Amino acid sequence: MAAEVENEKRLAAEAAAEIVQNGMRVGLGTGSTVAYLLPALARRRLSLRCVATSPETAQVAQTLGLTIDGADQITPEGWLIKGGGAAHTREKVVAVTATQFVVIADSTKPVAALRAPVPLELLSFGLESTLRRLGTVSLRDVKRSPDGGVIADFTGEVGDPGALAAMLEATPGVVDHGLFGPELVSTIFVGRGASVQRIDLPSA
Ligand code: A5P
Repeated sequence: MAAEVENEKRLAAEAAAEIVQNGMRVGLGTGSTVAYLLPALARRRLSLRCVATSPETAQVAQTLGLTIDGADQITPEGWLIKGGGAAHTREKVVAVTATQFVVIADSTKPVAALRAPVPLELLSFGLESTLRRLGTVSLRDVKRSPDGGVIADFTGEVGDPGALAAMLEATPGVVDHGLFGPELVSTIFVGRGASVQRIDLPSA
């Protein structure tokens, strides 16, 4: 099972590497699926400018042709939960900077509906008050984000992801959250056994 999931991650990453074109500025996300992208891109011997969401990267290019990243959950409508690795705030900045945002995933990631936990990044200033207002939140036992934010998870009902995203965005002290709307996503590659399912969203 674990070997099959790893193979699906690799196949999805290789499919995404095929749509990268010479000379592109490419945003690279984080995670175990994106790890398969780098060798796949290297094999193509393209000339690329890459920007990563890793803590070491302070600079995001003004424009990116394409960003490729993993996801923790993916709905049929193209809603995502990201941030299992706590990098969701920077990942969203890199995703919106790109003309095309491509998601790569194994077959354990598609879900009928999103469910908690929804990763959060919170300001440390006023943290107690923010936690009280959010209600159902647990602090994650990880180090702060590279931007000093406290990493937590919303653990309540997700329900309508658009409504939850709006509520989180309207809550002072929330830096960002791991809900990514379908309008951000162009294409999703899901490894399924020995093949790859490609889903093109209307924003593609
Ligand atoms: C990192 O913060 C996340 O958003 C990852 O992109 C997401 O957790 C997917 O990671 P895997 O590819 O390791 O499952």
